[in-house]
Amino acid sequence: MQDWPKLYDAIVGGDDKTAARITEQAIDAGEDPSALITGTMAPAMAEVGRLFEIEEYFVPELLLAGRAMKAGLELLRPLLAASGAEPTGRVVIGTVKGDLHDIGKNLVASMMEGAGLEVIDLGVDVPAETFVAAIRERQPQIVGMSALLTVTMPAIKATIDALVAAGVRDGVKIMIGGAPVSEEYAREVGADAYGENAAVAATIAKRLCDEARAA
Ligand code: B1M
Repeated sequence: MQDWPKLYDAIVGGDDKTAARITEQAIDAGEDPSALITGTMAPAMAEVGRLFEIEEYFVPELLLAGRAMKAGLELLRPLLAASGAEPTGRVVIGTVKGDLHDIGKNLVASMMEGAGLEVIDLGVDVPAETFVAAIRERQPQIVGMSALLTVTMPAIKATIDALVAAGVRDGVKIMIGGAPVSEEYAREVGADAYGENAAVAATIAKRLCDEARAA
C-alpha cells in the first residue's frame, strides 16, 4: 500500500475537490480501496476528531472534513459494493434517532453490499418506529444500528425495546456499532452482534445471514 499524504491533508483540511482528485489517482494506481480507507482516510478523520477535542477545530471544520471524506468514499463505494453475486441476505441499517453521523454507517453499508448482501439504508436520525416499519415491510435477516455520540447510545436500547414491543425482535438479528459502542454494551442492551469496524461488521453480517438461511 502506498501512503497518500495529500489525501490525508485534503480530508483534514476539508478540501473535497482535492480529496476526490487524489482518490481518483489512487484508484487509477490500483490502490486497494479498503487499504486506502483504513490506512489514510479513517486516520484523517481521527485527526479531525482530535483537533475538535483540543478546540482547534469547530463544527464548520467537522462539516468540511466530513464532506471531503464523503467525496472520496463516493468514488470508492462502487468498488467496495461490487460483489457481482445475487444477494444472500438482507440488512436494514440506520443511524439512530438524534444522531446525524453517517460516514461510518455508509461505509458499513458498502462493505456489506460488497459481501453480497442487499442493504436498505434508512439514513440518519432514524426513529424506532421507522426501524419497526422497515422490518415489517422488508423482512430483513439483520437490523444494523449506528451511533457516534455517547448521548445517542441510549437510542439503540430504546429502538431494541420498540422492536420487542412491536413483536418483530425475534425474527431478526441485531448488530450495533459506532465509535462509543462496545461488545459489552451490545450484550447489555440485548443486541446479537457488535461490529468494531466496517470490515468486521460485513463479515459478521454475512455469517448471520448464512446461518439464518441454513436454519
Ligand atoms: Co461529530 N462528534 N458531532 N460530527 N464527529 C464526533 C463523533 C466526536 C467523537 C468528536 C470529538 O469530540 N472528538 C464527538 C462525540 C463525542 C461523544 O459523544 N463521545 C462529536 C460531537 C460532539 C458532535 C456534535 C455534538 C458537535 C456539536 O454540534 N457541538 C455534533 C452532533 C450532531 C448530531 O449527530 N446530532 C456533531 C456533528 C458532526 C458533523 C455533522 C459536523 C460531522 C458528521 C458528518 C457526517 O457524518 N456526515 C461530524 C464528524 C465528521 C465527526 C468526527 C470528526 C468523524 C466521524 C467519522 O466520520 N469518522 C468524529 C470524531 C471521530 O470519530 N474521531 C466526531 C470516520 C468513520 C469512518 O468512522 O463513524 O467511527 P466511524 O465508523 C466506523 C466504526 O465506528 C464502525 O465502522 C465504521 C468504519 O470502520 N461503525 C459500525 C459505525 N457504525 C457502525 C454500525 C455497525 C457496525 C460498525 O453495525 C450496524
